[in-house]
Amino acid sequence: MSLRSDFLWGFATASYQIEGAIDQDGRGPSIWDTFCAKPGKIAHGASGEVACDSYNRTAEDIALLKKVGAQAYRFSLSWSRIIPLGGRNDPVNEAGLSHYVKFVDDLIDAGITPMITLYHWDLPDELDKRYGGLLNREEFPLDFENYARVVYKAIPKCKYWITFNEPFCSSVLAYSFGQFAPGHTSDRNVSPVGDSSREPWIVGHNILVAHGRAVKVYREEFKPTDKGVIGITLNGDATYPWDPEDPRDVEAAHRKIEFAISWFADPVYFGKYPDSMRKQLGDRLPEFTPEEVALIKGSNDFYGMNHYTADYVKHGDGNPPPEDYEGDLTCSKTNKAGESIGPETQSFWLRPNAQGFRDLINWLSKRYNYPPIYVTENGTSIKGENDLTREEILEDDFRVKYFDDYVRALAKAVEEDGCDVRGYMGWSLMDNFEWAEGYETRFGCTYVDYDDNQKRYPKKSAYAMKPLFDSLIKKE
Ligand code: GBH
Repeated sequence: MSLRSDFLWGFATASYQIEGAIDQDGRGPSIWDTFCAKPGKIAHGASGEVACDSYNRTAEDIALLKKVGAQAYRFSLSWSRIIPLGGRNDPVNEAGLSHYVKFVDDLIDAGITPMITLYHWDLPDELDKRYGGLLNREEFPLDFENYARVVYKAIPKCKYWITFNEPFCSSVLAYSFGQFAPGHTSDRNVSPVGDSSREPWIVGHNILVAHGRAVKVYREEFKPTDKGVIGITLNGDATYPWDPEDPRDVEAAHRKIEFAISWFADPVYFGKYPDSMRKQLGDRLPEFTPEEVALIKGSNDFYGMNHYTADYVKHGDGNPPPEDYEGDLTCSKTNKAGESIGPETQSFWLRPNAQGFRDLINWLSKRYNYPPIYVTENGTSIKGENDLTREEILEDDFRVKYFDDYVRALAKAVEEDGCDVRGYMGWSLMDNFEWAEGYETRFGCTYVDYDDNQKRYPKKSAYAMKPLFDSLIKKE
């Protein structure tokens, strides 16, 4: 028994990935609706139009959580259901807001602790059209602050708040690779939109400011009475040098984490960007004003950690092109000795390596002075799953082993290394819309039959989580 008696475990999802019901109850379009409608962006032309239809199946989803014994549920809100046009002078849609108020009431009645993400990538489309969305340093943080206030006020029962999910993805995947909405990229092969040599860092900066504003509002206006905690969720892989004998690879492995995680975590904990980023990016990386530093420094009550995999990292030649987002390095899944970092999955970027989880929890804890950590996502896809029958998919021993290995690695980081991990949300409660990959890749602990009325079938892994945590969490 190594985890605190109040350790919180459960499953995670995100609004656009599960809700469907895109035109219901006055919801406005988000940038993902618009992006999915563009030809060639999403595998098989899929979209979140129906997804798991969770907007209409809240009771079913809560019953599912209960059935598998989850203590907590992390989900995100669709901003454009609550404020369809998104802005601070635009009307609030009471139907959309009360849907979430009721959902939280129902979760709590079922004994499940809600954890709300305010922003998991589905920006109201109008804000992108009106002023360039996340690129706008003046407007975007103010509109986000307003949205956050509307939500805090309506949902005082929620005690766990996450401002942004994975700002790295909203910056790099959306403004450099063009893989995510709104699809900016300087890549000549896909007809360039925007300037990828600058936009990812502008977007990252604006998200940090918006996060800071939303935290300030929570702490000043709501936290004294509601007593919740708030933080930002960051993604990042564990890294190891491609050639451990080469100090340049050792340095690059460290720098890769700085470009993924410290880009956001250093401002939140130290009030500045990492030196490695300033050195490479120069004035392409925005400067914080003193007011912005005051907002952002110290703005995490906890560190939200999304984690899936590990990489080997090899240094480059020292001349990264201007749109290079992570410094001058390359990542691979095998090292110089030809060893693989882990078994293949359905996702090219994901290979399980549980030691990496423990090592990265330690890396974060040392650098940021042992903050409370909530693991807000962790999970895996499975190679070749789409060739299997439903009955075969339900026997997801690969995922059961993944969770077992990763959760035990987490427990070691707590018990043996002294890290302060307080929660764990498996990704995902159910199969869902996997962004650019559409419905091809399944991350769920529950199978969703998209051909038969989105019927849910819990997989073996959904049932494996409770006994695992029961064996690790101290009894009161
Ligand atoms: C999470 O991100 C998301 O929060 C969640 O919505 C999603 O469903 C889940 O992952 C599963 O994918 O193009 O080489 O840079 C996970 C972190 C970071 C993984 C970016 C994919 C892209 C690989 N993601 N990464 S690459």
